[in-house]
Amino acid sequence: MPESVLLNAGFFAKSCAVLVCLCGVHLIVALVFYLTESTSTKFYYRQMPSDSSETHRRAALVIFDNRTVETELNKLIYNASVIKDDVEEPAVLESCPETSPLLVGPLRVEFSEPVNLDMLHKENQQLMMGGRYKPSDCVALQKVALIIPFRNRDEHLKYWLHYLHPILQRQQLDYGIYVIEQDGVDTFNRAKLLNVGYVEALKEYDYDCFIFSDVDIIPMDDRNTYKCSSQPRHLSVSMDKFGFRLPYKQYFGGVSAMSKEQFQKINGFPNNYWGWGGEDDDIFNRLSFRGMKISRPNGDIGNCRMIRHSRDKKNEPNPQRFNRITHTRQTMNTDGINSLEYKVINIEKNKLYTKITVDIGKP
Ligand code: UDH
Ligand code: NGS
Repeated sequence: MPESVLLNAGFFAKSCAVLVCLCGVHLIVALVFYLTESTSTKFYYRQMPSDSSETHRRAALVIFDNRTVETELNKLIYNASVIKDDVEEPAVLESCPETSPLLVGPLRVEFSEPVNLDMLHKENQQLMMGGRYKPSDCVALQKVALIIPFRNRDEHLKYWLHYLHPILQRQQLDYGIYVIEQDGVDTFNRAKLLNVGYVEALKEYDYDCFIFSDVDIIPMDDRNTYKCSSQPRHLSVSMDKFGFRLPYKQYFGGVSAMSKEQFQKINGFPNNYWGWGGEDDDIFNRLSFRGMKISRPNGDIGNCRMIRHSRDKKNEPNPQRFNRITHTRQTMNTDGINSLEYKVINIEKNKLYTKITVDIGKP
């Protein structure tokens, strides 16, 4: 065989060997790269919070593009710790304490200067839409819906919001304000509006406590907590207009608190007290017929002021009220939340409150 042919064969064999080696190296590189990328992707997914967006996932993949495997392997180990440190673990909040450390005690409450609406909005920028709030540094002990029966009392509502928002926040409550406005000009019905407030508030959030408050009553001490207890609670116990005393032992008007369970036990409030008076006595009867006792704050803590006003039109004393309160035991099973009928006319949400305008019919 000629020498040149032999030389060519040797060269060819060497070239083949080199080629095979190169293929092997290429294969190994490809394999390592593949393994590296899939591990890193999986790892990153595990580290991402559950609500990570697609953008975040793509960003995670892009990190490993166009780099040598060796460098990437080193970086993978480094990045793993960086990613881990970067991911914000959701802070686990503790429950708020039974007694809020933010309370200040007795408050100065007066109604000489009208409340400026712009100021009111500026003071309350921390609120969520619809007059909702929850503490940022602890989990509130109760989710409280405040229900206000309402018609034509805008000036009173401004005072109420001005005083109550800061108090409720110092009390560390997770709360929402619901102003339930009676539509039209027919006779007012406080208790039916309160029933509507209960139903509508529950459609929005899983409230466990309901405060039913007249728009014109302001507590004079923030230790009078707007919260529910094991028994229905009466909060407006010593009003200025009654000489800071309870007018009578069974009095349950003004401001009261009931848990969802307590409210359901009495089938809510009566729907057929049109005009002023008696509905609060009916509610008291319902509670006592279901074996509940009223709890009240002690001493000066229960002091509150009422904004003086004249009698509203279409809220004259109801002549049927005395007769009605003698029949609570019979009527409470069929007249209440189980027979409530109304039509929502409008829902207005602003920073300070949710106002629900309703048609509740007429007597
Ligand atoms: N309410 C309205 N608009 C009305 C009637 C009542 O918003 O037209 C609401 C409001 O939240 C009020 C609550 O229902 O705080 C209770 O009604 P009320 O204020 O009429 O009851 P109150 O016992 O007054 O406070 C009765 C009339 C007092 C007349 C005193 C005259 N000196
Ligand atoms: C009672 C009324 C209640 C009322 C309370 C206080 O007489 O509805 O006075 O009224 N009961 C009846 O009329 C049967 S107040 O002085 O706040 O206007 O809440």
